Amino acid sequence: MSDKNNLSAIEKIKTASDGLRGSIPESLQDEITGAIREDDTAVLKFHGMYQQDDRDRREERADKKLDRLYTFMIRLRLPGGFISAKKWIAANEIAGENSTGVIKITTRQTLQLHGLIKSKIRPTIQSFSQAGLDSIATCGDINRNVSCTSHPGESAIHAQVFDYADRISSFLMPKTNAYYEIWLDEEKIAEKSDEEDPLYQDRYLPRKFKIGIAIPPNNDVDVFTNDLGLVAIIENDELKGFNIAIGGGLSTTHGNTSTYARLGTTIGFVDTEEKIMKTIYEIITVQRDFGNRSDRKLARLKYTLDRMGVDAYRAEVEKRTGFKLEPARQYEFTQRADRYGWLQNAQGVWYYTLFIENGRVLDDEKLALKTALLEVAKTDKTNFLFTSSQNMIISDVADKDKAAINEILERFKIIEHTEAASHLRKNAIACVALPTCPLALAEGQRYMPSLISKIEPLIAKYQLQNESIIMRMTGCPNGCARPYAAEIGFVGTAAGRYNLHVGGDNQGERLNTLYKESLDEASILTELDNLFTTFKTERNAQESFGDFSYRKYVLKN
Ligand code: SRM
Ligand code: SF4
Repeated sequence: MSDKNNLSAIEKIKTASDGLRGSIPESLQDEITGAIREDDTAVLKFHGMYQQDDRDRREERADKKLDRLYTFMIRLRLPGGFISAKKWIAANEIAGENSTGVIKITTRQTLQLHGLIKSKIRPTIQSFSQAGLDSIATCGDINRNVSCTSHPGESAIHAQVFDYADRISSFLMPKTNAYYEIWLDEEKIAEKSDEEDPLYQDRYLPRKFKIGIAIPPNNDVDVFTNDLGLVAIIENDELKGFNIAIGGGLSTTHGNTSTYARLGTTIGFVDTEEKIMKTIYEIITVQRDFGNRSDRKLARLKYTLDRMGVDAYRAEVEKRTGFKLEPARQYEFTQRADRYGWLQNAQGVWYYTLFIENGRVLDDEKLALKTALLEVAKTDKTNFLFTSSQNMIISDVADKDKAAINEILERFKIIEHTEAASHLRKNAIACVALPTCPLALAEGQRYMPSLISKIEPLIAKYQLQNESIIMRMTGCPNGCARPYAAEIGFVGTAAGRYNLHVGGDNQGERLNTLYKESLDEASILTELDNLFTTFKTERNAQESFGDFSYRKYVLKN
């Protein structure tokens, strides 16, 4: 627990925020600046928004003695990545009217819009609300968007597991009415006690909190990278309950050796819904009460867990729930990649998974993706699901409607685009990074596609095209594209330079290890050429690239 006299600045802002209101209304009215007051930037996150500025234009504006070009990014709450066709049409329209127009699918199965100017925030939220969408608690020190294995074909009871993502998300929402008052003009409720929040109280959590649900054999959500991971235990097509893993989290800080990436530790199994919800709740209250509130770098549950010890954390949770966790049950993960193309689920319903490079939905000279998806949505014969690898599933297509949807996908060359992309490209993810992310040290999604084009010839040279290598890039060590859980991870250190990590496994059950530091592009390509040569000549039968590099370079040291 933290020393009360040594609370971080954000702790004080949260406590003084009057239920996450801060002075946001005043900040919004201030026409002198495109920014909001500094303290409000922290409060605004709990409403699902970040203040940003165009980093490409910082220098030019500074030279002209102009303020930074402030804009806002908004992130929606879409548990399990589900969005109906009607809501997609609304999001498409709102993106065009109020943001850059690009819809960004994130690594946690939701969407972001960038480039909103201050005066557009309220109209944007109001339009989202009219469409039945909100951005509550998608950022900030609170439970975030709950992710869930996306492919409905994965299990006959996908819907039942998926429903948990929705219920957990609602169960862990903050009780404050601030969002409705500030953005949707609802009356301020007279009695403050009406919004008392026994879970979050007035300080919320020490840090962000993430929950992911995986349905074996697919670990597409990277379940062990979450603060709290639930692994569905399914026997004879029946959901028996969930194994519970805690303490996942990826962020590190260059040069700060007390920070580290960590995969979750499984602490047991729970069966009934009541027990599942109670366990989740108390795992969070232990983190709330014991997490570090002085040093935000060490505030995630993973650090609380390692400080307390796994047995002590579990014992504290069991004390609070009043029951013991059962021993974890058996399951197996065999894949993590999205399953592209048409697939049918147990009920005969069709799903098409399409490749969206780095989750960026837009029309460009090569592909009219945004228009195509709008046309698909307008048929009103589908829904959409986002995947944790920033792709999309056109879902819930009845057998009789499949031909019509397929025709649109063919006409707009979506099928051709998905089928033509290499395995390497389709498995790759990169974070947003520049120009909007204030924390980026290097490029992410703007650079990864061209780097892949230079790596693909190496893959071809060693005939590795059919390998399902998972490669990820981030512009800084925060790990938004989960690079430490990849077989090949690039982590930005400075403009044009990346740490190269290898040795993670293909299913997301082992982190990778730093292999070479701060490489430029030429060195990245040389290193990969060398790695692929040895992989080709020295690998064991069926050995994945991640397992090979772990055996060869990590275990050896
Ligand atoms: Fe992230 C901060 C983008 C998934 C770890 N992340 C940010 C911010 C908001 C920068 C900031 O704080 O101002 C980035 C906004 C960039 C932009 O312009 O849009 C950002 N993170 C993203 C997204 C959009 C990346 C993407 O390209 O898809 C992902 C949004 C997910 C969502 O829908 O909620 C995203 N971020 C992740 C993940 C991956 C995951 O959760 O599966 C991680 C690593 C896992 C973890 O949390 O440990 C991640 N983001 C961070 C961190 C480090 C947190 C920490 O423990 O220290 C930060 C920085 C922070 O919180 O201080 C961060
Ligand atoms: Fe920004 Fe770093 Fe996250 Fe990339 S990994 S989006 S650069 S915070």
